[in-house]
Amino acid sequence: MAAIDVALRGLTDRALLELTRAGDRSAIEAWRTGYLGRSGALSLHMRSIGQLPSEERPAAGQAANAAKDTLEAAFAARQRELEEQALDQRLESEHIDVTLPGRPIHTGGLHPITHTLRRILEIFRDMGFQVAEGPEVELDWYNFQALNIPPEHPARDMWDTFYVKPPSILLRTHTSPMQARIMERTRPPVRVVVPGRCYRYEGQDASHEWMFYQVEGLAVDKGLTMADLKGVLVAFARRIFWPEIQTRFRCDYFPFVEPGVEMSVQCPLCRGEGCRVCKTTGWIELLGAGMVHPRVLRNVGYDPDVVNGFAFGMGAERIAMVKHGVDDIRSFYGNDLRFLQQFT
Ligand code: 2U9
Repeated sequence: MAAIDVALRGLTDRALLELTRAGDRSAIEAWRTGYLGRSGALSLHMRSIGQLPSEERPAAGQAANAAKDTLEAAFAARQRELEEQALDQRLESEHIDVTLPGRPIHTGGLHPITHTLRRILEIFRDMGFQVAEGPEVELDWYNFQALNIPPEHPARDMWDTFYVKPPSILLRTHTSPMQARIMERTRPPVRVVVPGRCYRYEGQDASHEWMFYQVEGLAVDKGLTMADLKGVLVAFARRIFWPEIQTRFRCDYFPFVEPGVEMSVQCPLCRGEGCRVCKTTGWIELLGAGMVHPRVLRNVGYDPDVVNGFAFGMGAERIAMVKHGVDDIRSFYGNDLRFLQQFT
């Protein structure tokens, strides 16, 4: 083998070895300049071919050109390899573990009772009832007397009362006083629901709170009957629970209606099978209702021989408890976020 070929072989082998060791962009760039640049080793080699005898120059030139092609191809391949390595490293360092649990974003939500009230009102609005609100500090007249509960009447024991200024100013014990306030200022027909806070001077336990929300309903027109009352309340139960829910009406006593009833529904938690919540009866008492007492109609200037009406009332907490299986009314107002956040 001629000396020039040996030199070219040595140069090529050295160059290829060094290229495998060049580990980043600046190293391979230095390599390129050192071998393929204008003053690089291969260029110097090519220039030295001019010194050879003329018959040896073509073969030496061809060999040098082939070596140049080899080195250029090796450079391009190494460059690609390093770019791929760099990309892999970047992807690895920027890797996002999508299996990590997300950080919770705490958003606000409606209180379960607000939610329940809105749903109740929506259902009655769809049936043509208007929504009215009234004062929480009320006169004894509207809270009791106009509703056929005179002073000293034993039925007053049904409502333990907070007095603001005894005996005439109190915290309303129900939103029923709005029955009288509305009828006084409205000519029949009346269809209205009244949501609002009510207060009772009584001890608290799993089913009693000193403050609760009641939705009172009142309809007054000519020729209303118990069938109208039942139709409205059954439609309500079917929408707030589910369409096939069973309902049951039984006699009850409220001084401002005659007759008075309570409506129970098939227990939504066990679907009537019997459970802890319905005390194995399969039924849950949901609300009170009845045909407006003629004396109440007379108290507000209506003629009970011409118009009559029905009224009903329900506690929003009770509806929410039955709907969500909450067994303690105090949970709603305990401000425990672990409880409240279940409803957002
Ligand atoms: C008619 C009109 C309205 C019956 C109602 C309550 C609410 C009631 C308590 C449950 C637990 C308060 O928080 S609590 O202690 N809620 O007693 N009673 S609505 O209202 C009527 C009934 C009949 C004609």
